[in-house]
Amino acid sequence: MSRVILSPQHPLSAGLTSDSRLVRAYRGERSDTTPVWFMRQAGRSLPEYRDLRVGTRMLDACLDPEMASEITLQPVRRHKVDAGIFFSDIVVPLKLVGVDVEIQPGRGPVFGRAYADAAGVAELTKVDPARLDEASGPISEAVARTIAELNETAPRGRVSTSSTSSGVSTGSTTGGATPLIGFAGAPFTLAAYLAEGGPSKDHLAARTLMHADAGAWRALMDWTAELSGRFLRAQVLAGASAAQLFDSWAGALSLEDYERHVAPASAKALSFVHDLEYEATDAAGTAVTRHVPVVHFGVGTGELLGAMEGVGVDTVGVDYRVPLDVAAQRVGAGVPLQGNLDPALLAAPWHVLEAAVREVLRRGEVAPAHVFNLGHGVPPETDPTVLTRVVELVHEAGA
Ligand code: 1CP
Repeated sequence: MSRVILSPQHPLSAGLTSDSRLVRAYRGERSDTTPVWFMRQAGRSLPEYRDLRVGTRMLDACLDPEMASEITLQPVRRHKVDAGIFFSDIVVPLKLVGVDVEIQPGRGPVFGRAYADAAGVAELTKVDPARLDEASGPISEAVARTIAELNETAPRGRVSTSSTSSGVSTGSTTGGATPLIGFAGAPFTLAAYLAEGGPSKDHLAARTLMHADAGAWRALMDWTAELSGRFLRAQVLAGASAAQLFDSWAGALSLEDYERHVAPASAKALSFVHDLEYEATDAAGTAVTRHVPVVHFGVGTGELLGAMEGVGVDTVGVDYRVPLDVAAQRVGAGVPLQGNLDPALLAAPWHVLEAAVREVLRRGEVAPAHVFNLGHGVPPETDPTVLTRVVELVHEAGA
């Protein structure tokens, strides 16, 4: 595949985020301390989010660049996390190409119909996923607004590439700007919603279609892969410094089904960012070309961790069910890990939570680099001051 060099203004090319704690960890290097961010850090746990969202529907908020950007920045300002995660949803690209979908409060994405058979898939895939490129203006604008503010926090001048800074700052990088992570839903997780027409527990409709009609399944996966791939690419081109593919529901699959019916489509989605590169200088002062780091995460995917790494990613996100040192054996040596505090512990007494955070950090030491996160999203009831305290603890204890 031919390579595309990111523009000189991109935060990675400009040296603003390429040596941040997060981006360094995603390429397997440790910094002054362990970087930390939280899945679902933007959202209902924050009173400033709830205030802003009054009267605006979820997908309208995602497609309003000013609002999406503001919501993305809220947890970065409040918690001093090492990354922003773009405020959007895995169904936003579907909405942008005209699929009838809404997000119902307390429920999740609900579609006008289910796409569970060959006729449904044929109807859905009539839409050319390339249409997303013309429709993704609100996404690119929201990302651009977000990184404009994130870059403002960066000190002027060249960013140091040295690994140590004296002491542990509460700031989110060792001298640059806070990176923004772009994301997309993996083809299977999108298909799980599309086949069912909404949220489900076991994703039966998708699992049935995969075996009942292999041709329709492949068409559905090819289509969702291209749509998610283009969504990721738009975010990176607009300024995101890393990309995370959420295959939240892949844990419903056997390893064999995952490898045969799902992994090729996830690899295809990621091919839309694999060609994006930037030029940098390594610690020895040598000019190097680097790719945009990619993270892959799923829930209940303990059996699949090796295969998920095999899709072609830099870092594997681990849910709370598998300790990081065990996960390290499953993904193989040399792979950075992200995770994996059980979100339930955020509501436990501080001494219990503190011990659990330290245990996650300790187990994460076996990986070449570790990005602290939860094992799944922040529960909406979480006291946000607890999250801030966890960030402080990780920065202090992870040094
Ligand atoms: O009104 C609201 O506040 C709705 C709640 C909400 C939010 C805040 C939804 C509905 N989506 C989001 C934002 C969102 N979705 C983010 C943004 C930022 C952040 O992490 O801080 C991200 C990364 C997602 C991705 C997403 N959406 C995933 C993958 C991650 C995961 O949690 O596993 C999935 C599965 C969805 C679908 C979805 N959207 C919303 C809900 C409640 C759900 C899950 C529904 C279900 O259980 O099936």
